[in-house]
Amino acid sequence: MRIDVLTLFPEMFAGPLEYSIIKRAREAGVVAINLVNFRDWARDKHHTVDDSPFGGGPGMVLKPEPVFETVEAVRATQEVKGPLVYLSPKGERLTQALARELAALPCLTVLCGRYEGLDQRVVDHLVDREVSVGDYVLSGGEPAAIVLLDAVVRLLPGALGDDQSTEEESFSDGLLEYPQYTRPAEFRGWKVPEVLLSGNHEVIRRWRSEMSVEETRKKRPDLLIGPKAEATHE
Ligand code: 9D3
Repeated sequence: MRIDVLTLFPEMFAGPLEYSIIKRAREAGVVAINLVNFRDWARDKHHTVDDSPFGGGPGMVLKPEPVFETVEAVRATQEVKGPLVYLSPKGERLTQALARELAALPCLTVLCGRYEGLDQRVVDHLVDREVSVGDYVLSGGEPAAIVLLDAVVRLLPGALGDDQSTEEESFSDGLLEYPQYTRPAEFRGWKVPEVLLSGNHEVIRRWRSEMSVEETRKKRPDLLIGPKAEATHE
């Protein structure tokens, strides 16, 4: 999969892309992530990317020209077509279902906003999909893009140990995880549940399944019932 990320702050991605699953996926050639600073595509002497809003008001708005020019230049280098995803507080919520959908594509372009946002003509005539990571205020699209990249890249075939991913999906999809324990069997007087020491794998499997449902019922009952459950998990 190829992912181009358009941002004014490519340096913000350095750390997150150099660790763990994303690092290994890139090294294995499972994904190619290309960071593009759209300031580099501003044609004027001062590489201007923003301006004050027509009609007045606070803050700055990203100008359409550098964004269009960057997207057009990036598209010219992509051998396969893919959607332009704009990270925006007005977007549809990022869910596991959306992450799966995006992970199935051969190519993805991700646009990060800053300031008060983008000129609406970019949204209307260039963006295919607006995505938000939740109802809280971030200072820009970059942290949201890092979340999206992580959720998508770990789903790519070959990004994870295969056994781990498939087992996880079939057993607990849509539920919270059961509690995990490791040695010592007793720590400061707190004992590990007896069943886990029993060696009876069928009994352990059943206990974990029950704990999963119980944990979900207590902490996230919305995952078990309601119209959203289906949308989020499939
Ligand atoms: C305080 C500014 N707000 C004025 C009404 C609007 C606003 C503009 C830009 C709020 C946040 C941002 C920057 N956020 C993102 O670019 C963003 C985001 C988010 O803030 N929350 C959840 N998901 C996302 S995706 C991109």
